[in-house]
Amino acid sequence: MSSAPKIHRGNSVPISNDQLAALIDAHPKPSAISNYSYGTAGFRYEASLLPCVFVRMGIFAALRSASLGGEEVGVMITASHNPEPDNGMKIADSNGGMLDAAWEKHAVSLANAPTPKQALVLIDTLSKYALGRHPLAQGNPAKLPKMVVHVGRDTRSHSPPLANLVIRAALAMGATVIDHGEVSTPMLHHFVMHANGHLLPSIIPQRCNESGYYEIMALSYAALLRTGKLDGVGGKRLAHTKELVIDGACGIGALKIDTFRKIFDKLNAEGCTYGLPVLCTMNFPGEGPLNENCGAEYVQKQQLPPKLYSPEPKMLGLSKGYMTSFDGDADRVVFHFEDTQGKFHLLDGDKIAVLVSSFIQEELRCIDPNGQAVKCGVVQTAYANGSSTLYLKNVVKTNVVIAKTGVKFVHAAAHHHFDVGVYFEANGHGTVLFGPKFYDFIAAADARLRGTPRNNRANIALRRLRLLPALVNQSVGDAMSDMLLVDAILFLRGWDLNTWAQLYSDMPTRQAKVKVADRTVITTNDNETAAVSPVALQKALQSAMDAMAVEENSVDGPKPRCFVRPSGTEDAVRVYAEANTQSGADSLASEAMMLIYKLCGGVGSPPQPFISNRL
Ligand code: G16
Repeated sequence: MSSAPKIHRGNSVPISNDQLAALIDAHPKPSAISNYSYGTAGFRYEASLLPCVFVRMGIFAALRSASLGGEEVGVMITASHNPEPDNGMKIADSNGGMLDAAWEKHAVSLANAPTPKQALVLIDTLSKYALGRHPLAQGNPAKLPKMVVHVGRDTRSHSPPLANLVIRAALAMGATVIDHGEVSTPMLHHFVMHANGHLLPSIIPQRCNESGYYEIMALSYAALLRTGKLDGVGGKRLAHTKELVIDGACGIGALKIDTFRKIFDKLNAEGCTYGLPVLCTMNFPGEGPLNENCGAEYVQKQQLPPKLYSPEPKMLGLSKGYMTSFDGDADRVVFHFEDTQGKFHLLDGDKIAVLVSSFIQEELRCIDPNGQAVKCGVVQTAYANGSSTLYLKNVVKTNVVIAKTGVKFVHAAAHHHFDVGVYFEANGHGTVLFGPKFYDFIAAADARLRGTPRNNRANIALRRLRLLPALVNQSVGDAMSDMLLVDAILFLRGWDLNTWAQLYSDMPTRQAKVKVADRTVITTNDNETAAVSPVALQKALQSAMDAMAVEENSVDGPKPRCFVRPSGTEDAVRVYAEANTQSGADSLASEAMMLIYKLCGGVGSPPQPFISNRL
């Protein structure tokens, strides 16, 4: 089902400075790059531009591990939702989350050091810092503390050679490298989080390898489904939710979710559980181009169903009533379905945030009716549909915080503000974080409810809540774990996607991209709802929004909204528009695109306006 990682032991004597300089020199900075930048989720460029960064980041990852006294860190080779020719890396810190913001700066300095000699100066500074933090190693200045780097890669054709560069460089530093081969991004983050067991809450069983990853998730999911037997409300799998069709974006997620399918088949055969859906995976690697006209990014941004590249027989007899799309490295998921009239409906990250946060709050209230013991909340970004934010505040009655785009920001905000922090970006990237107060609450409830009847509602809630920290991947968004969590909640509530979709209606939106010569000319405020420069841009956008509010007569209701921001993963400026009508959203987006083109150095021919109701 899963292969064991390869463990490589690094040089016991670190290589000399001359050898290190030669290794760096062998992979020079391409002339096409003036400065590498660390984007929304790490370095991301066309693959041929990356060897220089990958060698240096192999060294960097070893130093990061050393600076943490030998705690294990990770490097994932992937460009996630980007097209096949791109690649990149995401660096996992020892807690399994994204690289610490302060160290991002060191990574950028090392990636951009103009000569090997200057790179060596930075390496020396970081080594001294690591030694200074861990004085035990100071007796032998040539020897850094223990260093362990986990490496994983997606299915792109250039990922293996790029992974090898990271591995060679980390080994040269004397690090131990654990090479996991092809894995999803959240799996790599999971391995790192579980490898540093002392950072893991005791309620979560420590499982550092691939089979452990599947086991922990599959067993907690099945156990969560089993609680449906107890409360007499849910535990129903409606006809439409019996088969779950997964669009794997022609990437790693398709391969990995297929392992779950086999585990489910085995569980079903053993008769040890019930209610598991039949998983049907489509869009395997090689069946179509990665992320092209399929996958979460395409489905969510275009609001269109994915193209299914898998051979037709696989789809025969399957309904499109219950579908998900992953992205290229399986850290995002969105749900969608075709109704009986053949109309496409999208359930994005906002809908997931609503479903998950309302479920958790409901279960918590069964134990703590006043809802005082644990502070719950949701973190969204500017991309959150206005209707979802209103629903969360007014119906779910939860706290909402808006953070900057990127899992590193929303994750930090959830951690900072809440004891149970649900974060989901509209694009389907998200998870739930459980803080120490939540674990204390569970322990106290456990003691209080011991000996009470099993089917007492508070007891059922306790069982459910206790399973969640192991089912969700708390290191980062995880398409597989999020998919199982959503499925379990729908099952426990006896819902299908239509019931879930009808909780609220999304405001019509339109998203687009514009190419400019230098996207850094656009800067934004902290949560990216307004452009700070160029000044004329925000003024013009505001006038467009005001005019649309008058046109739609939305003075008292939800107001049209539009913002623009430079992408942190692609060479483009992103546009988001939301209004009370689709034509309003299309017209706002079209105007914003033209403003960017004119005021921010658009390249190529002027953007084409959206024609309303084209879908
Ligand atoms: C990455 C981040 C996401 C973020 C997205 C935005 O996604 O992990 O948290 O929402 O970038 O990208 P941009 O800055 O281009 O709008 P992924 O899935 O590509 O790693």
